[in-house]
Amino acid sequence: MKQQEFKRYLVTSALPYANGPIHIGHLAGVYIPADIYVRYLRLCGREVCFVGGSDEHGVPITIRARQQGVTPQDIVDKYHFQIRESFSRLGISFDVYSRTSSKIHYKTASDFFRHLYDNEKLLEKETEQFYDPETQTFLADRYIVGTCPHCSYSDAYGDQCEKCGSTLSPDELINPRSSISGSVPEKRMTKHWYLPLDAYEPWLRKWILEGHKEWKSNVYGQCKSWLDNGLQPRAVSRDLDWGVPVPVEGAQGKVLYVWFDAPIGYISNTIELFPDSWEKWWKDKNTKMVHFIGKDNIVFHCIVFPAMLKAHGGYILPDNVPANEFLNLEGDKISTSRNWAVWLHEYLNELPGKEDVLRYTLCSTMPETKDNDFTWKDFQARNNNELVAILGNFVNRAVVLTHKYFNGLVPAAGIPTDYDQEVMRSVPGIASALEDNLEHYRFREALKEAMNLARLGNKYLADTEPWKVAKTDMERVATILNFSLQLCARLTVALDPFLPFTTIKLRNILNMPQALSWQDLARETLLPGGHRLNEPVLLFDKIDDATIETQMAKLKKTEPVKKDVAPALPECSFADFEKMDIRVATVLQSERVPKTDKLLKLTIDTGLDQRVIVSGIAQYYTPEDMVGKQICILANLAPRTIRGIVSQGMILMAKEPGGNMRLISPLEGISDGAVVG
Ligand code: B3M
Ligand code: ZN
Repeated sequence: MKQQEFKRYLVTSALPYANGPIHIGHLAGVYIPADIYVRYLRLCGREVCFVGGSDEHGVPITIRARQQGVTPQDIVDKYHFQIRESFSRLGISFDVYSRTSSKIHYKTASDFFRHLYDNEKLLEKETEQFYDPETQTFLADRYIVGTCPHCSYSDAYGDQCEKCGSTLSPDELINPRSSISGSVPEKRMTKHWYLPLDAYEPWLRKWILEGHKEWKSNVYGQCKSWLDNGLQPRAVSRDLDWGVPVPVEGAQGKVLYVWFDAPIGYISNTIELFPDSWEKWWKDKNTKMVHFIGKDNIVFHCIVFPAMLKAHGGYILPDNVPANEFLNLEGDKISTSRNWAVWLHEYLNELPGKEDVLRYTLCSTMPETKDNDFTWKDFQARNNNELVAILGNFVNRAVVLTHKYFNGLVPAAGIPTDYDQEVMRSVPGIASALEDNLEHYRFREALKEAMNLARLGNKYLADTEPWKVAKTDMERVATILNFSLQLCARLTVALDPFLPFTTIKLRNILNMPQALSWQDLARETLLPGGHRLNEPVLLFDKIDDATIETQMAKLKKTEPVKKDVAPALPECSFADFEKMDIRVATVLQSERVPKTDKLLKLTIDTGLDQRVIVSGIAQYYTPEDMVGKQICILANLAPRTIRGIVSQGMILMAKEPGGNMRLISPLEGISDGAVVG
């Protein structure tokens, strides 16, 4: 279908996990292109709904909560609002930004599952899955880690290897271990529901491989390789206590898989925005749906979600999924755990007023066809050499000269010269290239074309030199400035999708309270003779070396945290620490607790008393290793009965990355009962 034939546009952008702030990689990959696209559509006067929101389920959230010693709800509350605010400060113009913990979403996702279940579109299977006996949990997705069978990376997740990007299933991992306790998992039976993707394979092949040859080659290629490898049924539920409960009897402790509920979040958020008219957005063939995502989400948006929608019936499918590759930072992969990133909320605070500079740089370096690199030097150069030297300079000269020679009134144009006509003739070509690129999701090229209008104007002024001509021929100066100002007015349209803050500034300078529409780009005269301009202000300032050095130094300071080291805990007070009675003690006797592999029963002298402590260290120390050793204990821990033995206190151990436990023992003999602190 040609774009004109669609009545409305439903544009979605990946719902970021609310487990950390947004960085430039997210922006360049998803939110900047999506925002440019919707701003363009709105300027064209088309009906648009731009859906965003937080993805608040899944193991990434529960892991982050566990690391920080808070609840998953604490995590999503903190980041949902932080993310929403920073998007809005950057001008990402969502029509709705909600969250998958909303009531509407629970109902929508639950009903969707139930519909599939009732119509026998799901398989119910009992299978063996990894289980951590220590924490008594099934190990879904990222709770299981191990060595990647493709690239030998030792910390690959049960669902994906972050090193080589391959999608994995837990059974493929070599030497799997629990990421919660580090222990070796066992297998236990558990029941889950599966979407039989294999049944949709012929249909998907036809729909994508034959019907959507126009999709970007990175997207089409990934789909083809998935389809050529053969699709398998995919579990759509998990044994977890965080998520949308599986709405089926006998499914206690089971929730919908995050990748099942999250894309339904696009539907829920549309319902939240348009409770009465949401269906026309999702069920009318005249709606064009476009998903903006990063490359790691391709399979879910091109294969799994469409299969879900097809299985359900009644829904439209995406018309396009213009996924981007990844953005690197200063030559290195962006990494949240190593803190190698430029965080949006920090940028907005540290470089206020430079929202459009970031938008401009990220659009210019957008990883549209391959991974690309963001560097602070390039950021500075784009600001100083392009935004300041070309766009800012052109607008400023045109407006300042109009004030100087014509009291700020747009002069009427005289007869154009051949050169004027030649320059004017190139405008429609630039405008249509700009439009064609935007329609086809080529945003870098589109921005180049928009800037070509400014470049054209800048060169026109340099070539015609009105400041010299003013000594002899004011009529000629009037023509030059009139034409230059018409170009400035065109820029308020052409640049609007990319640089919305600058466009508002520019409209103020040109005294254009009403925004123009995209169609106005084709008009020759946008500002009538005699129209009064406002005083000029600079659109952009130069960025000096010191600013750039500060940002680079900040990156260096965030030295990569050593791999696998447990993250820092929240601050505690001295009073908290003082409550702990930590002492030196000596082990008098040591024996295995019968019928366990892990436990030793130790009788110790604490200086205060002799007591028994049961400790899970038999994997690391034999009973003989322990006798006579001095150790440190937490003496005032409430007693616990373990295997029928009352354990009075805890032995302090150091847990190495990888999970190995080592004793903490004084370097020299110390009296038993000595207080540690
Ligand atoms: N939260 C994954 C991600 O942030 C996921 C996207 C969901 S889109 C429905 O990469
Ligand atoms: Zn790998």
